[in-house]
Amino acid sequence: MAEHLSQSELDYPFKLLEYFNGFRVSKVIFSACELGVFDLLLKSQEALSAQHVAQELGTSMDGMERLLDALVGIEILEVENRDGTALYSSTDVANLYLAKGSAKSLHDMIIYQSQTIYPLWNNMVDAIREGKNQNEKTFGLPSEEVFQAIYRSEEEMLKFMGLMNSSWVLDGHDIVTAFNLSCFQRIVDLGGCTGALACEMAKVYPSSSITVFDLPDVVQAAQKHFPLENDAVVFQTGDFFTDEIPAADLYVLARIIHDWPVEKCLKLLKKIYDACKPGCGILLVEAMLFENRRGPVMVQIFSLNMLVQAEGRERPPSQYTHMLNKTGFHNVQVCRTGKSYDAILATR
Ligand code: SAM
Ligand code: ASE
Repeated sequence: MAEHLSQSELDYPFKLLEYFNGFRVSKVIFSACELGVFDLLLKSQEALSAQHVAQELGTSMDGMERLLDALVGIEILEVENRDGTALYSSTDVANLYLAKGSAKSLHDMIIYQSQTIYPLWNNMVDAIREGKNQNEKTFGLPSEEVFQAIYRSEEEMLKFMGLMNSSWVLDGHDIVTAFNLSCFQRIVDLGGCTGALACEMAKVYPSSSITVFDLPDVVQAAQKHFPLENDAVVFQTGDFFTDEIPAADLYVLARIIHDWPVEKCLKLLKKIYDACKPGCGILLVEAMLFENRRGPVMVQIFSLNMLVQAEGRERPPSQYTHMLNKTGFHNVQVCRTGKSYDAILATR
C-alpha cells in the first residue's frame, strides 16, 4: 500500500479496509487449495485458460475465472494473454508451498485453517465474552477435554496431525540448531505427534536416540499415515499427565505449554523435573511474545487462537522462565529464531 503512505488514515482508512478484507483473501487461497488449482497448474507445466482449469476440476467456468483473477490480484498466480485468452500459471512460491506434493508443501496447514480454525473463529466474540474455548459450540460436542475435541473424529485427528506435521517443514531446522544439543544422548519429544520435529533432530544429532511420546491413538495414526523416513526415531505411547514418562537426558516440549493454563503446565514441568537427573535438559519450543506483549502480531493472533481452541495462551519469555525456575530448572537460555517458533533450553 506504498501509494497510500502520504494520505492520512483519517482521510480515507486504507489500512482498515485492507484488514477487513483479510478473511476473504485467506479464503481465496484456501479455496484454490481445496479445489486443487495449484496441483493442476504444477502438473500441467504450461499456462492454462480458466475454461481448461474449470473443466479439469469440475467447477463452473464463471466461478473459476473470478477465483483465478483474484489469485493473480494477490500475486499468487501469473497471467499472460494469448490471442485474447487469459492463460494462468503458478508463481514459484505457489509451486513450492501451495501444491500438495511438493517437499515444502503447506497444503495440510491450509486445510486445517480453512476447515477447522475458520469455523472456530466465527465464535470469537463468545470466546472473548466467556474467556473459554468454543469447541463445544462450534462442533456440537459436549467435551471438557481439549484434545477430545481436537480429536473428535479420526478425520479431524489426521487433519490436526497434518497441521502439526507441516509447521516443521519451515521452522524445524532452526529449532533443532537453536542450541547445541549434541551432549544429550537420549531425547524424548513429549507430545511429539507425527515425529516431524524428532526427525529433524535425528538428522542433526545422528548419535542421539530419539523417542516420540504421545497418546495411543495419535501414535497409531502417526505410524499408519505419516511414515517417517528416519528409523532412528521410535514411538512410545502414554498420557504425560497421568502415566510415567520415559527416562531421558533431554525432554522436548514443542507447542505443549501453550495449550494449557499455568497450573497444568507446572504439574507437567514438575513431573519432568522429577524424572530428570542433574545435568538433564528441557527444551521448550513456542512462538514467544515480546516481553511487553506488543508483538509479534502473528503471536498475538496465535494467542487468540489458543483461546478459541484450547486452554492456554502464548506467553513472553519471562513467563516460561518463571515456570521453569519455579519448578527447579536453572540456566534458562532463550533463543529467538526470527521465524514463527522460538526455543528455550534449561537444565536441572
Ligand atoms: N509437539 C508437536 C508439534 O509441535 O508439532 C505437537 C504439538 S500439539 C499442539 C500437542 C500434542 O500433545 C499432540 O500431539 C497431542 O496428541 C499431544 N498430547 C495432548 N495431550 C497429551 C497427553 N495427555 N499425553 C501425551 N500427549 C498429549
Ligand atoms: C496447538 C497449536 C495449534 C493447538 C491448536 C492449534 C495451531 C493451530 N491450532 O497447540 C498452530 C498455530 N496456530 C495457528 C493459528 O495456526
